[in-house]
Amino acid sequence: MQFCVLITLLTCFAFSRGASVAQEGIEKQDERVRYDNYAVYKINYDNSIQRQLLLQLVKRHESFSLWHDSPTEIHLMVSPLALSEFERNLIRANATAEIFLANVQNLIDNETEANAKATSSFGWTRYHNLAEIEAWLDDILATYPDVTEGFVVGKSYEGRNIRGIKISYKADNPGVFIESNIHAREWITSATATWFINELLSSTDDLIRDLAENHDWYIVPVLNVDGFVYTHEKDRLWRKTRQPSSISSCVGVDPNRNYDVHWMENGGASDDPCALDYAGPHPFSEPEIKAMSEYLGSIKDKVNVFLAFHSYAQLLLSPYGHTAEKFPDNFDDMMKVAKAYADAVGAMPYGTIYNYSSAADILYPASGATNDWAYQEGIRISYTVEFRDRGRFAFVLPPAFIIPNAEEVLIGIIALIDECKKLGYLNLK
Ligand code: 0X9
Ligand code: ZN
Ligand code: ZN
Repeated sequence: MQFCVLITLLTCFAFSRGASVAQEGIEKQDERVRYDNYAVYKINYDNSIQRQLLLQLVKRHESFSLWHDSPTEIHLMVSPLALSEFERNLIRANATAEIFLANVQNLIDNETEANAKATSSFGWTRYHNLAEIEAWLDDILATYPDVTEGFVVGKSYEGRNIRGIKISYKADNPGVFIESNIHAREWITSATATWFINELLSSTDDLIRDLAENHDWYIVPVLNVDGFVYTHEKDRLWRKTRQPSSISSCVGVDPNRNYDVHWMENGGASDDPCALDYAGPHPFSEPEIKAMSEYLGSIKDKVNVFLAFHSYAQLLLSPYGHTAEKFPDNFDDMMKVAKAYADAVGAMPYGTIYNYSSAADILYPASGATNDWAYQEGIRISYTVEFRDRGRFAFVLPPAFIIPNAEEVLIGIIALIDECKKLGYLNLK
């Protein structure tokens, strides 16, 4: 490693000053994790033995990465060097695979190119980095000072502020809290959250005015700030936080397994620091998650509805994540509310289909998630919302889909809030 740095320095030195600037550019590019010829496969199976056989592969972190997991299919990213191993295991498991993405790096390159081409102004035709999102947030706060207020959830491991915006047009509104981009690579979530904020403040549509003015909104566009910066600068597919481990060279914790709610129960998270769903050494080990629990905890009496924005799969997931054996006492209501969202989205011309159930029921056991914690703290309507798509572009959803996705989410949330009101969940606590 040191040797490489030395070589680079010497090379830079040998060139003129002008050339060394270009050299730096190349060097930066080279430092990024690349996914040349990494492919993503969709694998269908019909029994748990097959599933177990295939999931064995995921323990080999360098070669395989689990992108999606459900009772009927898994999506697996496979390194080009592990292709024959993958094929052997497919045969052994008697399962079939369909290729979703032939070369993940191509998709990342297209996205990087689109981001570089764009103008300097903020918008939703490309993805923005954290500095751009924060500058935009400052603009918004300055443009709408009477109805907005910035807040800071706390500090990240690397010392960044985790920022949020409260939108309130009047006193005594029921509250809705939106957490977004807890998973670093799920860029569509912060793009959607910022579009949503903009709509609440600037739309003249009656339904949106009602949504904006008769509810208090607490929105955190990027919760996992360190991870998000890392996805922009080093590794587009990073998911976790950036706090090093004291027992492993693997960095980071799955922040959505780190809340103190049935933590590490029923195989709903991993104790392997190299795993994508590593729960951390103990609940709230991650400063971002501890801060979030304290912030949300301090206003929970004002919050009626909690939504965590994720991608991908097009799902609304209610508690619980740690067990499919038991359901919350108002599960039926939560399914009615989820149905309202899914029906509203399904009726749009895009025809996007959302499914819904409890997380453990429809997806897989996942313990220690934010929405389960929010529910445990008395926020009676609480979901994880998994946005587009279903694996075609997965985490690297092209920017052309930002606005369609965001429009769906807005229409969905209007219907969701309306149903909550009908069922009596928006009464002041
Ligand atoms: O695994 C997760 O954290 C979420 N899916 S994702 O692909 N975005 O990583 C699902 C979280 C499910 N929610 C609960 N367990 N309550
Ligand atoms: Zn428990
Ligand atoms: Zn996620």
